[in-house]
Amino acid sequence: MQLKHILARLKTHFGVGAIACVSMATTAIAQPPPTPVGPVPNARQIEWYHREMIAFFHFGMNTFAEVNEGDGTASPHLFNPTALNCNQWTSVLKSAGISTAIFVAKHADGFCNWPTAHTNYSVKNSPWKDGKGDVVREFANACQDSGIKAGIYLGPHDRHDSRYGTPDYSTYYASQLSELLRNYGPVWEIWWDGAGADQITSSFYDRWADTVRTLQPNCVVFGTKNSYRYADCRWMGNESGLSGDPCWSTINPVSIREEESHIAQLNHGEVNGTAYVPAEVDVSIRPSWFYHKEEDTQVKSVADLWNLYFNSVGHNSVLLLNFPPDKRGLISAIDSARAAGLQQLIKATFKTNLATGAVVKSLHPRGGDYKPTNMIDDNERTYYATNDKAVTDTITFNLGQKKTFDVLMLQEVIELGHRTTGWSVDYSSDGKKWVAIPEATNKQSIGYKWLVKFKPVTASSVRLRVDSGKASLAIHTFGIYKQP
Ligand code: OTN
Repeated sequence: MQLKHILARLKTHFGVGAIACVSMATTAIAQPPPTPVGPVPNARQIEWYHREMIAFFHFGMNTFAEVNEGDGTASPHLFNPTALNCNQWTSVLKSAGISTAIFVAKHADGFCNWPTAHTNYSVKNSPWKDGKGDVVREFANACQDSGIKAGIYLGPHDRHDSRYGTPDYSTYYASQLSELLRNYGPVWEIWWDGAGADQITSSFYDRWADTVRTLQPNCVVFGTKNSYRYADCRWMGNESGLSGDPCWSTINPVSIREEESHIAQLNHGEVNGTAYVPAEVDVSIRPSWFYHKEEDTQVKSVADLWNLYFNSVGHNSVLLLNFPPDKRGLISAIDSARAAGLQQLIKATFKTNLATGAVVKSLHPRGGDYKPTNMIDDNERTYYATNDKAVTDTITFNLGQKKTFDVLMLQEVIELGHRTTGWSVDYSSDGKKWVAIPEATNKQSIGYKWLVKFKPVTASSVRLRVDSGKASLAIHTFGIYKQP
């Protein structure tokens, strides 16, 4: 979704919409919008959700040392990509329909992919381009040229630098952060990996977050452990791509800080959590985060990626999918073909909402602009809402003819908070006898997007039953689709 549409939605939900309602007060149909309930997303989080998928690029000394967790002693002489081309990376993303990417500038081995002024352990002491190269620059330029938003992973953990964990390390890291945030254009997300970072205290992050907010106010923060206070998005609790069911965007901050004893909370969120910090699902297209030739036969298939998509984007989360460039500095043709295959499947499946044109009836309509048909109108700005007294509803879609479908999509109006807490979907061939879709029965969260796939069913009516909620419903989309 374009920024102008996001801003339009923000205005609709947070104020200018209300102004419009006031100006419509002379007409009988004017209704104020529902009041937000619980924690709600900030503007960065709303934009982040609409990106849906982000690419991760793990590349660096580990690629050449053929390890995943270098100990920080590998010689810079090893680093020498033969054909590095970040434009190839972004063209892979274009065919994969991915508009955002995060590059690992420094992993825990401490080797820096840019010629930082603050350590000698970097590309400037490698043979690549006679020490004149800068992978971060090439990544940032390629993103800018192709309209892709660029993010940076700057590993808090560092096995190379002897200052790690001391106040001097805080200064070292802050200096590197400043370099990256000042000199490479807009940085869309910063990734604070919690791996090995237990010695990084809250006071380190207070300082580093200040640097981020000062230099790149719109930068999304992936926060873990002691950076929990600054997290716009959270770790989802595993690296397998499986977000929980339910998966709430809300969570208690302590669950992020004390992650080891709160994996279930990270995975599912917490329905009454006091902070809005949705899950970002980091998973690699290969078994490892870094490229290893022997894993060429283990790249996830399109079917695997399709399942991942349903378990991440379809579980109210954002998918962060890792593509590790090889020793040439290129993404392998296998990975690229699989990612393009996923995009083709997404496009083909969601091209036509089979509920479009249905006659839609609900028990507790709010009236005014919040019509039941808004759920199937393909308009980013409209949604269905119930009256303020109704936290449950039954919404029936009469399809007019028999249709076969095997995918369901629901979307809430995230700007208004998590409202629905219990829902099911049934179908009927005569509008009288209803059959449950087991995969869509007794569900809890919706949020930005909830997807379910199931064995194809053929029906002339389908209905959404919301049987519990925190406040009046605000449903943006009800979609049914057929996989090709
Ligand atoms: O060994 N690990 O450090 C590890 C193994 C499997 C899954 C996760 C981790 S560390 C974990 O990584 C996350 C990102 O995938 C987050 O950064 C967490 O904060 C971190 O503890």
